Amino acid sequence: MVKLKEALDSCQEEFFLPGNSCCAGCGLEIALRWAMKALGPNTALVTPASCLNVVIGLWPKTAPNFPFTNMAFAAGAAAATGMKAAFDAKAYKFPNRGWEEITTLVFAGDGGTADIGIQGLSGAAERNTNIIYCCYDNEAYMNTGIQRSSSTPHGAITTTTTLGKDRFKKNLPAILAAHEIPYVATCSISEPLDLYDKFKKAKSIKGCKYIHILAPCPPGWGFNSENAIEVARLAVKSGSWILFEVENGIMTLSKKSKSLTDASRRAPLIDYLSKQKRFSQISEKDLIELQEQLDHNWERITVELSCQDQYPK
Ligand SMILES: Cc1ncc(C[n+]2csc(CCOP(=O)(O)OP(=O)(O)O)c2C)c(N)n1
Ligand code: SF4
Ligand SMILES: [Mg+2]
Repeated sequence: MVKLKEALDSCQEEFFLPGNSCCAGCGLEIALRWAMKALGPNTALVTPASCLNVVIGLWPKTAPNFPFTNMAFAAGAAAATGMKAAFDAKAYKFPNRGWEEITTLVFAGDGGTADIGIQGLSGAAERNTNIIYCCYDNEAYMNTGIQRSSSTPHGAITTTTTLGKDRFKKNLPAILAAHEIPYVATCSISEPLDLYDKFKKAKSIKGCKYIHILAPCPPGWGFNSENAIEVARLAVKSGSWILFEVENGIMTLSKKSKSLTDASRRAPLIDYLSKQKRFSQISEKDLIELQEQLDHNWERITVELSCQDQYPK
């Protein structure tokens, strides 16, 4: 993994500028800053309707210091596909003028990815379109007032799940991995160097890349802004958020999740949940179900890893 000094030295410049209107402690802002440090300014970003559309501010005082396109809620992946095709056409007509070098990136919320945007994303993945699609997952529709999405976890209170969500979180990374694209990865804002490495790797791979980042939201989850990193770290430590990569079908656990196949090494789930008001009224039944789901996710991964060892590709 890249060292902190190396990462900072290689990209001192900030591409998502201060003075934006993100809430203090916003996970999305940290995710985008580090992603852009890895990708650099030769990146064209598409963002469907979300907090990110709003926090960039109004031109000419917008926060992104690189090409940024606001797009309709459902159309992140479709717009990026068209943009990439235009860059390819330019590169064909005007070779060696830099059109080949542009990275096309989608940065979308969980609603824009798991719900309304999934059709366009699935299409881009099936075509293996040469883009990076990143979902920053704050686990609800934050921009419009904390409504549940299919990525909201079981038991969490939102304004549309006032007794706690009855369904479980949709497993987007697994859905994308099932498209057999060359690269799928998960990240947490508590592990910026891991995030940096994964975006660097994604940039170097041709085809459709999918990166899913846990991006806690202080007002939406109900914690103080100074605790954003701690909450994200506890998500990883408790095994609730698993850091991994799937490269050409081969899964590897990332450093902070590697030892957690041993359940005894995981922090108690309640340590993570108790930091957030959205779980303040979670019932014993929901808590047990959430723990069972967590254990089940780990079992699935353990089986996947042992199958890979027994039947290498
Ligand atoms: C077709 C359509 N329906 C609804 C909206 C209203 N809308 C704008 S942003 C948003 C929620 C976005 O949620 P998510 O993708 O999770 O991003 P976040 O706000 O959490 O950053 C909604 C419902 C819209 N812009 N377009
Ligand atoms: S509501 Fe949440 S996701 Fe939106 S800007 Fe504030 S902290 Fe970030
Ligand atoms: Mg969201």
